[in-house]
Amino acid sequence: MIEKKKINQFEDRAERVLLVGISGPQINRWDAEDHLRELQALAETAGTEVIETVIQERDKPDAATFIGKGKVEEVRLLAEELEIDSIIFDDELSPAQVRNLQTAIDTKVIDRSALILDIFASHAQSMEAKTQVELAQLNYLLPRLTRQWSHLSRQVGGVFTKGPGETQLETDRRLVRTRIASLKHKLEKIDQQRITQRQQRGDLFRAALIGYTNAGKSTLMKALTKADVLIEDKLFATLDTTVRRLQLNTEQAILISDTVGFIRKLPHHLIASFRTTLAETLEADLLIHVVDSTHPHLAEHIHVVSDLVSSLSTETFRAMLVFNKIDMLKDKHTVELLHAEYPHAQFISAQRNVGLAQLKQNIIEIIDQSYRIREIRLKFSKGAAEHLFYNLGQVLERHFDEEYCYLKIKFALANQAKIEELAARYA
Ligand SMILES: Nc1nc2c(ncn2[C@@H]2O[C@H](COP(=O)(O)OP(=O)(O)OP(=O)(O)O)[C@@H](O)[C@H]2O)c(=O)[nH]1
Ligand SMILES: [Mg+2]
Repeated sequence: MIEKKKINQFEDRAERVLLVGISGPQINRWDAEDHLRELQALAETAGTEVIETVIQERDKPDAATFIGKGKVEEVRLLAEELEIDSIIFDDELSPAQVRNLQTAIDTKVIDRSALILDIFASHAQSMEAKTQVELAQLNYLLPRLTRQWSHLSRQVGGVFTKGPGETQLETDRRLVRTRIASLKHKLEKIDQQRITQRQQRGDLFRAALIGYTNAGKSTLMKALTKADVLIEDKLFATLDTTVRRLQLNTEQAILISDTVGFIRKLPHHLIASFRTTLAETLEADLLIHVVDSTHPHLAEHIHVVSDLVSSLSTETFRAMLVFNKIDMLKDKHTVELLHAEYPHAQFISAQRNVGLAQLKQNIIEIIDQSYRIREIRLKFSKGAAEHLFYNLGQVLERHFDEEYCYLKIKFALANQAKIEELAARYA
């Protein structure tokens, strides 16, 4: 086994992997196959070569080995025959499951979470993304450090198994915990800087592009704002948030952001690390949910994104559903079907610049619906109330006479009730 690995390191070839998933009462065969296709895209994004895929029908995963005993043996033989370097499972495995499988199959076993973490680690560019990813990786690693220990103890030999191994494990754990604390501290500082940056951005209307990974968010960002963002037919090309100004017409400009995409079973450690970034994205006035209209499982993609959005924030959102890549839809019937199912959705091709003028027009309409402009008259004798309005909207004009202060204020609809109440009290 060790020999085989050494040879592979010297051979300049991609890591050969085998993918494993299960289907059963929860996931039918068709869905399970699609999930493995997605896992294949993830594995290829990580630079590996997918040699074979295996699906087992099961009612529920095996507690010890995830797949059944017989299947473990089948996978072992297959791995040997096909010279597989790693086996990737489509679900998150417990540390014990990984250990048991590795022992039984004698080949490196990784799970979906580890694979996604690996992709994030290699795509992270900014200091912030790097910190977020490392934090998630270490949190994932911490309960799995025992694995290293069992390896170590096996090498040391049966006699002193606990002695040196355990000490090393404790040291490793302490190191990891210290590093986690320092990364958290670093992220808090970065968050602080971002709050300052956001305050400097003023109060333009903010829209955020969100969606499943590879839906075309960055392509749309580039088409709308000419921003030089990375566009790739890979999963998780974007990890850092980019914010640009978008001039909708001669009068109106907004800020639009492009950010990390979502995926089914996104490791919870990653969600935790990216929580602040994502929460900030979701504070936008409008969410533009970009969907790959050519994907056979687009309905599931829409659900995954909506579920993640509602798990990250309790606010109710104003969202626009945008079906992208319609240039690839050969059959006109598909657009009609989608239209019938999602009557409020818009259809675009970010790449071919189709439907973007209409998209901008629809954003303008939403802005017009979300803000009100109103003139207010405040009587001086009723007390100094002017400052109360500054927190509730943008004061566009202001003048006085002996008795009154006059404000022209633009405010979000959400603040209307408060504004009316104050205006009545100080009129
Ligand atoms: N045919 C076609 N391809 C598109 C369109 N929009 C995007 N793509 C392609 O889809 C792939 C993914 O595009 P990106 O813009 O990187 O997608 P993303 O949503 O930003 O993806 P991540 O950042 O990885 O989550 C690229 O290969 C794009 O060229 C479109 O309108 N038509
Ligand atoms: Mg992107």
